[in-house]
Amino acid sequence: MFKEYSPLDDKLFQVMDNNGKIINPAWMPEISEERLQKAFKDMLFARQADLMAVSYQRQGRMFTYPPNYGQEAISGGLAQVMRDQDWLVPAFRELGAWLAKGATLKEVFLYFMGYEDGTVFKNAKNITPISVPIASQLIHAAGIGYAINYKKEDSVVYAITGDGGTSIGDFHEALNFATVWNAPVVFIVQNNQFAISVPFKKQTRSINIAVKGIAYGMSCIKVDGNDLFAMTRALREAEAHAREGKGPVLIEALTYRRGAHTTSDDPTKYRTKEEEEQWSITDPLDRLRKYMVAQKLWDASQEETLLAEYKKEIDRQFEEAENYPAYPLDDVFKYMYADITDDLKEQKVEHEKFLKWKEGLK
Ligand SMILES: Cc1ncc(C[n+]2csc(CCOP(=O)(O)OP(=O)(O)O)c2C)c(N)n1
Ligand SMILES: [Mg+2]
Repeated sequence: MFKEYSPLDDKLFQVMDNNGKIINPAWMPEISEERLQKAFKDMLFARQADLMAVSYQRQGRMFTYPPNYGQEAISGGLAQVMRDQDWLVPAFRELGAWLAKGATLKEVFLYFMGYEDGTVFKNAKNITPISVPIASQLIHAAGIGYAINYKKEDSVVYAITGDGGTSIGDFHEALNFATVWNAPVVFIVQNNQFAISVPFKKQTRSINIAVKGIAYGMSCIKVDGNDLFAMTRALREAEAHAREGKGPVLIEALTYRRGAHTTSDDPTKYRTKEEEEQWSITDPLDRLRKYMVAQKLWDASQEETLLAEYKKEIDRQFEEAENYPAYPLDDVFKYMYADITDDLKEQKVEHEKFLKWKEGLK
């Protein structure tokens, strides 16, 4: 696969077109009907939770949130390959992947409400905390991969970063180290076309991101990240490659961040409606729905009832997070300096005011 779809030729690995038609049957992954229905439902749930997370934040009930809207097929593919013993090393825009690894929505909400507990992911095995310092987690992924070889374990590491992350030194160090040591790491770059307001064309002069792997001597491929089948197949091939001791793989997953960077960003300042509309035809859920309806695997009329159930469940988990015991405010301010600085003092006063206001809402 990695030879057939060489990033040097800027080839894009796709299985399904925008109308849900299989255009590359030779590479169609085997997924049982049941699993496919679950994958679709999980993607639907993640999208609904994502939309609601933005609205909770807008109501002042959560500090911030980085939307995943439009990127669901990447996590959807990961859900097909990740086993308990495999590692997930995420950045911060990974709702579907966190859930697939066993994290709860309540934990994710807690994290974005400012609780450290939210990133412990108690029931998820082999997952590292949410990583906001861009690309720093990739170094950890390379190290975990090294340790897997050293301990002769049967695990694979799935490490995620964004297109912006590829301009950071850590990305290159991690790729080089993992290749030199034959570490079983699958690096996934969610190329969602933006790093906050920086468009992809200003991120690199390389013809694509996948091609960067060639310099390190690793296998690499550019995949349609909005195509669940292409993502699943590419990840399976990458997993087999890594587990057979052939070294790490770099997957560039081409996608589009349909939402804002975070809830404190306004994308209308740096991109056009036309561009958004153009990408909307590649939407991962719409494409999968078209395929499934055509195959009689999905009855779209049942979706409304399902969404109503999901909304209830999401609200329930959000309310549980909201009722979590408050953390001591000093935990936020106390540990950086021996004597708290003036600007931190001001921030503390502001935060106390905010908490009072929030209390008043109840
Ligand atoms: C080391 C570091 N530098 C800068 C930032 C501020 N920052 C937060 S998100 C972001 C852009 C990340 O873009 P990308 O890697 O494409 O991921 P995306 O947000 O698109 O998922 C930046 C620069 C940071 N968090 N860490
Ligand atoms: Mg990006």
